[in-house]
Amino acid sequence: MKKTWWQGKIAYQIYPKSFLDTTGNGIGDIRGIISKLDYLKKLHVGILWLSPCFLSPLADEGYDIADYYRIDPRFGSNEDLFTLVEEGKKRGISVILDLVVNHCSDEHEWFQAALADPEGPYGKYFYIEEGVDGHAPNNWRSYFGGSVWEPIPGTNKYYLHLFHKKQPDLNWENPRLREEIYKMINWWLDRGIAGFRIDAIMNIKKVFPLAGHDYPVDREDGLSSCAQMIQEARGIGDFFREMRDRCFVPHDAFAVAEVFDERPEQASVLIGSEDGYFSSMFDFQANCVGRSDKGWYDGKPVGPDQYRDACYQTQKIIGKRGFISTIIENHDEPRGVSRYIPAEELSDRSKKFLGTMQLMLRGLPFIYQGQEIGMENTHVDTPDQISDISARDEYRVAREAGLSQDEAMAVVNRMSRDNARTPVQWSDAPQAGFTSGKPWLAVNPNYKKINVAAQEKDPDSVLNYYRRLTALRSDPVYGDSIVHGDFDPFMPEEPRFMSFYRRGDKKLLVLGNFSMNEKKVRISDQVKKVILSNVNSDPGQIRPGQGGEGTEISLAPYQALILELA
Ligand code: TEU
Repeated sequence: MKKTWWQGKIAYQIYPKSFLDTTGNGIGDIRGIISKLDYLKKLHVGILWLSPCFLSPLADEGYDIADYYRIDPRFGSNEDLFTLVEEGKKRGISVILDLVVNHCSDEHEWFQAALADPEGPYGKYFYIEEGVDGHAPNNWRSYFGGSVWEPIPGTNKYYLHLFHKKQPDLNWENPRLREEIYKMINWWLDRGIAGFRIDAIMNIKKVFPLAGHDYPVDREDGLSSCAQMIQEARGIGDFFREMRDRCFVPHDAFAVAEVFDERPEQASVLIGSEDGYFSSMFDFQANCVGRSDKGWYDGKPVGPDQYRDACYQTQKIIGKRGFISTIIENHDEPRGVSRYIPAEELSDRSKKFLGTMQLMLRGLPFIYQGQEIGMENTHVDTPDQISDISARDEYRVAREAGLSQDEAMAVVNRMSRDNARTPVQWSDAPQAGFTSGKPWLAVNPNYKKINVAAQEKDPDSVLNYYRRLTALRSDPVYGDSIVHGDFDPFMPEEPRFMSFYRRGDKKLLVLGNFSMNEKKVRISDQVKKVILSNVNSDPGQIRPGQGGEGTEISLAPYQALILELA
């Protein structure tokens, strides 16, 4: 496939609200990000994605945008952002923003104008429908619970919101709306932004007519998941193509899509190597394992083998037809180490193991803030301590399904979006060095043990291991094979074992013992070089010349090795 400027990079996601606060208001800011650019450079970051920091009432933490052209003063100013872009450039770091265009905030001037005159031009920027017999136009449930329809006071009309009621959906069928969006995208790209992460994008195409378009009721609330619309809708590619050709192609921008619920045949079209609509999309295969339509409470935990199988499945679907973006976590998901590694097996070594697996897969790795120091899920005791709107709704759903408060809280603690949103743990100073004030979300109490400052000093820390790992993608000898090489599983059926070849100019084997027991494996090729291992001491020392002719290699618990084979 065609080589691009972004394929060999390490990407890093920042959730600005929780990154670093320089003003003492308890909310992270862009100045904080600027002050950590050298830290990111040391992690070999080449692409920085900022979750939204535009003007917003923060009903959904910024995914409800009231002005697409302005940074929210709580995060800083447009000037700060341009400084970040400039300072990033000096360090080889490109900044990408979050493109939230399925919906805007109800406080956006477009929506205010639509409410004032639903029949006027701005009414057509949204989906506004008459009620049917005094009821909402259809029976869809929003992603955050309750109907997707909100009545407009003083009328028989309703507006559509697939997410929160403060996030009215934008009407992509309206060419004027699309023009506004493209103008905005190009405005940022013209100012040095290198691209976008595109939010909830599969939702922009609806099914028509909306009114009366019911799906079979699937929960006690008498509603039905709106996500079914994604399976049914046709023609979304026309919007994607137009956006790509009008905005991304002319700027050679990087566009990574947040895609959920696509039909299997869509994946390689979305990111096809020559004419895909996007540069890349996230691999959510592992995040979706064990999901239930009934809600989080009915979901099943993901084990090591399921994690591995999910990764392999994606690699098989995408192959070399496109370039997937890999994650173990993000701002919507629990921490990867808390999710894919059984709690009693969690250690620095197993955290390094998981990082090795993610970073050695074919694709563009996104590291989520704090992942590089092994940040873990947090814990809250009572429902009033839940901040995330989604977790609050899931708590209610779990209670309505008959779970006790303790049981429902266990569900929340396992899945809540707050898990990954706690402030970054910079040091063991008060509030983990995140703020001099009161953090908007409580710091994870384990910050005394897990923090950047302590790990800086320890050559064997998770952080310093990640630095060695991230260096490999730009390594003059091995980088090209890691970025572009073929992916082939090795012993894919072996339980609690995750190993694969990466073959380019060099023949690499990533060996991983995903268990607490020692594991012996036979490899038919001789080891030419041990490129990286997360175990430094004997046993677990694999040496060049081992392997071949049926000899055995012994892997220590949770050992991960990157080998060059002869
Ligand atoms: O998330 C979208 C969304 O991810 C999920 O709700 C998804 O549609 C669902 O799980 C499919 O099964 C993005 C952002 O990442 C999130 O933080 C926002 O809350 C949301 O969009 C709304 O903007």
